[in-house]
Amino acid sequence: MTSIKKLVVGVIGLGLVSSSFATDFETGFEIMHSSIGMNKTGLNIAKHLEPLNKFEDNKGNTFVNYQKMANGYKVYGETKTIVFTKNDRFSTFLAPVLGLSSKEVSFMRDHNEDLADQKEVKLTEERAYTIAIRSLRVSKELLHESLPQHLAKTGDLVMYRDNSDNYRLVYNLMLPGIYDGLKTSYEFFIDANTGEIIDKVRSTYSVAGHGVDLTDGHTHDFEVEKSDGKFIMQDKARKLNVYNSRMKSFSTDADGTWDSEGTSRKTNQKAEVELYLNMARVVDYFKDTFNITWKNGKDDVHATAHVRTNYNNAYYSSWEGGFFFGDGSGDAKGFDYLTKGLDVAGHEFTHGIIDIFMPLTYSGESGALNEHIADVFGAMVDDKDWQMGDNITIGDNKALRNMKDPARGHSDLFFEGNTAADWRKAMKDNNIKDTIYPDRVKNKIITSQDNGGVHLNSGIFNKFTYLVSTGNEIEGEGLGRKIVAAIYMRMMRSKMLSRRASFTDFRDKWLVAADLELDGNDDKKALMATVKNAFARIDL
Ligand SMILES: [Ca+2]
Ligand SMILES: [Ca+2]
Ligand SMILES: [Zn+2]
Ligand SMILES: [Zn+2]
Repeated sequence: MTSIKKLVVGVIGLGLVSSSFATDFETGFEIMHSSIGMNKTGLNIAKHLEPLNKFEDNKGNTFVNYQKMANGYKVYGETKTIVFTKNDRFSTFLAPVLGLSSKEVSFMRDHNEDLADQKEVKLTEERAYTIAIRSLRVSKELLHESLPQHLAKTGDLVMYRDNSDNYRLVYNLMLPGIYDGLKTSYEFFIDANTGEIIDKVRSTYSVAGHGVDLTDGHTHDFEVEKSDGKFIMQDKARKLNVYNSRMKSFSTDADGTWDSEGTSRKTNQKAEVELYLNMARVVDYFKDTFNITWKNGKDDVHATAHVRTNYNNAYYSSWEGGFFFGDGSGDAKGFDYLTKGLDVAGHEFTHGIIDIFMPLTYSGESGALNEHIADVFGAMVDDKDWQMGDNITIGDNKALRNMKDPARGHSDLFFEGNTAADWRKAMKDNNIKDTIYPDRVKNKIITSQDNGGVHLNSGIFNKFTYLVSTGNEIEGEGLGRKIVAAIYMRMMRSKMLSRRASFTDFRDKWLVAADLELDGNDDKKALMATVKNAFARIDL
């Protein structure tokens, strides 16, 4: 093992890791080497994995994250987590992350020799920016404003996996833009040789819209502050601020009683009350359940009501650092005040949490997983049902999403290889007004819209969460909401999924997280069987 130690020292010598990291890293290396055997495969692992960070959970297990490398460049959004259990007890469920999966071995084998055709950089960074700006200008998405500090970055050269699973050397750029009238950021991946735009990812995280009247007409007591003779909606203990229409413009009242319905939806104070109450419930849930405070208390939670006019949506913007809620159109074509949905508030807040703990690129499979996890915690905070947006519906309209039955009895309309066009036609032909969603991988919808169907394919995993929590439909013992929520949080805290995680990555890592979470549980065997049955039900 002498040669391996030398390798390790070499990497540490570059100042990439702290000294406390060294032991774990070294252990990790030795385990990886013994698991695949350097001599057997002839692979140079140090060339492909660079240590990033480590995390210890509440059970004494250590997680080490590595960045995948190819041709000396970072592979965009692809990291690897290795788990060292407290007692060095490696259960079978840990196998996918402990050793290297066959996919990872082939990745290394394929990239052991440098990718000769991906070494040359013909394009300058400036030229790459010009290409990206032109693309936004053509589609009128360009915004004449600079990016906020936390999003601004220079164009990095990275290796990027394209849609055909080929790795290409690209410029990774971020530009400000406009989408649906709202500020957003666009991330570009531009081939460093040909200048081709391989991918353009829009980063607004929205709930697709929602809607009934302001809940129950109760009078609730809440904390407010007083400033310049006015009362303002600020809860200093929770670090929660509610704004009116525009972030930084506090919701205020002259006498401290927010009870006016105003002259329009936009001036109805009750929407602000609802938002204040719901965001407080969400903040309390994360604090009480996981001891998580928004940005470790370094920033307040900024929630804005009355965004735009009768807007049928809500969103989280990492750019603006806040949560935004529309008033809904109030008619059957749209939703009631979005602020009324506790699950909507939970969904949006979770997008923020995902962004902080375990960012998932908002397109394709990783985007659907991002949407799914936001729905999961929406249903953990609002734990009386398995529907999203059921408090903001108008009349007989169905809720936005149904985790118990994403396809709402219409699963016969989905088939393998469904495109968005097939799916829309099926909805139209059958006169279905509400959106229906796939509930298994075989029915995944293929589309270039909605960032690759992030709000559609999330249904597949919503079904999984429902099944694994309740167990009933698969005749297994359900894990219950609490354990399931803890498993998701365990995944996020230890960054088990990388930015561009796939559906199968999700399955592999969920099994690992469940195995760790259920450690010491008397029913572990039965519960793990439930997990596997639930995955089988969604074709994983
Ligand atoms: Ca008043
Ligand atoms: Ca709900
Ligand atoms: Zn969302
Ligand atoms: Zn009430």
